[in-house]
Amino acid sequence: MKRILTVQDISCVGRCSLTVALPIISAAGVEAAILPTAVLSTHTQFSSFTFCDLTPEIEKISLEFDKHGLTFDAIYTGYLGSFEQLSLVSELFDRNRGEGCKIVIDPVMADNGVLYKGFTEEFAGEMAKLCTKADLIIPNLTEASFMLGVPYNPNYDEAYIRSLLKSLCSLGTKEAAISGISFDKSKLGVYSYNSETDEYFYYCNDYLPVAYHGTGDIFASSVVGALMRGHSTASALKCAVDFTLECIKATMADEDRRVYGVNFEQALAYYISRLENKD
Ligand code: PXL
Repeated sequence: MKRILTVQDISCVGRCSLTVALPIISAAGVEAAILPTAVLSTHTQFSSFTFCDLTPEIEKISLEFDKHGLTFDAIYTGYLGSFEQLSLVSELFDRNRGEGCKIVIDPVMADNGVLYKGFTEEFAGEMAKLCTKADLIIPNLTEASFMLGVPYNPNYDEAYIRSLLKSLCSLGTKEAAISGISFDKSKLGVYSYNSETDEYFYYCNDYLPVAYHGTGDIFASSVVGALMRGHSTASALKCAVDFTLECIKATMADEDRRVYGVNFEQALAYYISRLENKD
């Protein structure tokens, strides 16, 4: 069985980061090892929350993994909250990656043209440096723009997205995928570029006129699960688009839905069967 290490925070309530990554990667039939970077009562979109910083644990845990010869088939990072965490994770990549390990970075820090609480343009620049070590990065359009230091432009065309993807790969990552891309009001999907083969890929499914927090984490986790199940990047991205849509549909159908997070639990059975299709 493949084993991945995912490095991100635990938001106790809020259905994001580790509370999403763990169940989704486990559902894919892949061992999910974790390195929690912080414990928060909820994610930071709530008006108040507790925050216990676990930064001092990162290097200690990474060194122990190394001491026990523990390596990973993939290392997947999500929300990282400080410059120090970026630098420790960069060292962790070098120390714990092992032969053939795929590094997947979701540079969680912004959406809809704005940075999340606590993030700065300087941080986005440092995140871009971490991305030089990745095999695949999965930003949304806002995160891609901040990392490249270009204005957020929601009125894009296909040529613009392709140029962003090329610029992202020139940072050093082999592949980049921008989530939440739409060229038709009724569709939403992902656009990717592989700098080794010089190939672009676009896949979309239906757009539903709602916005729930946490879909980015669901998307990235389901990409990682599919990759570890032997999907190509293109096929993993397709699985993730379809699964995220199912999660949104389940949430919309729930009269008791929360204002935060999506009902991904109700779509896990769909994800498991969707993984059988590797086209
Ligand atoms: O969903 C991304 C995320 C993860 N972790 C924390 C967050 C957010 C987004 O706001 O605040 C703590």
